[in-house]
Amino acid sequence: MRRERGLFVTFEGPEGAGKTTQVELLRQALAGRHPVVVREPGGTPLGEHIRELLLHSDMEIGGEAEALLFMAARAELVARLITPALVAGRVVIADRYHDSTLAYQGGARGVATGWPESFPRPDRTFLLDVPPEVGLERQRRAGRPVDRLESEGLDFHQAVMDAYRRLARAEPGRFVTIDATRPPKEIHRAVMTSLAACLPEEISRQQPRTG
Ligand code: T5A
Repeated sequence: MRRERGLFVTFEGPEGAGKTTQVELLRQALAGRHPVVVREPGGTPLGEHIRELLLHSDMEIGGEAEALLFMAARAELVARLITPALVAGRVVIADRYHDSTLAYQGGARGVATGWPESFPRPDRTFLLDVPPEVGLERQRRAGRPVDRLESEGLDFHQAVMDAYRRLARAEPGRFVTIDATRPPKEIHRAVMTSLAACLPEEISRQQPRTG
């Protein structure tokens, strides 16, 4: 799993699954390695404009155009940040990546999507598996403004979760599915255990001391 140059870890899941919480816990655990942390869509000037358009405008956007806009934002992020960081041997942690397009636009909207060759494949993808209604309720409790995708009905969010599960089953070597109804610290421990082979120093530091 460890690539000669850099390590690419992504977090995926439906709304409110706890991705941002886990990205932050991993960033702290790997602080000594100065990881590059990105979130999608966004992270570049073009990506932030596209984010505004996709999530916060009331413009009508067809499914295929939506997929291509997410991918345009990603292409910019890959070219400017992700690939240079991996080539330089850095750890990259992404809060959503191409699997989001495969699940939301592919699985839930029914748009035909592939994996562009220029998008590096993550070494490991953590799928935070949570019933959509639980994630949406967390978002509501946190008082987050509801964005364009989030305002879709429960059927849409269930289709997203189902698509994620299919993606995880199809690539068991890359995906690790974690029950995200568990407390954040338990999920983080599962993440660190899964990354043990690539990050031996950080893992041994996290082991409880005995004697
Ligand atoms: N999208 C994105 C596509 O359709 N296609 C694409 O290709 C891409 C890249 C992005 C939207 O765009 C869509 C998907 C999304 O609809 P966003 O604003 O980036 O939107 O939002 P999300 O990625 O959905 O992230 P959120 O911030 O909404 O949710 P997270 O990151 O999963 O959850 P988090 O960590 O912020 O936690 C949410 C709340 O739950 C609590 C937290 O404290 C917080 O209050 N929490 C927990 N509570 C209980 N147990 C746990 N284990 C918890 N973990 C966190």
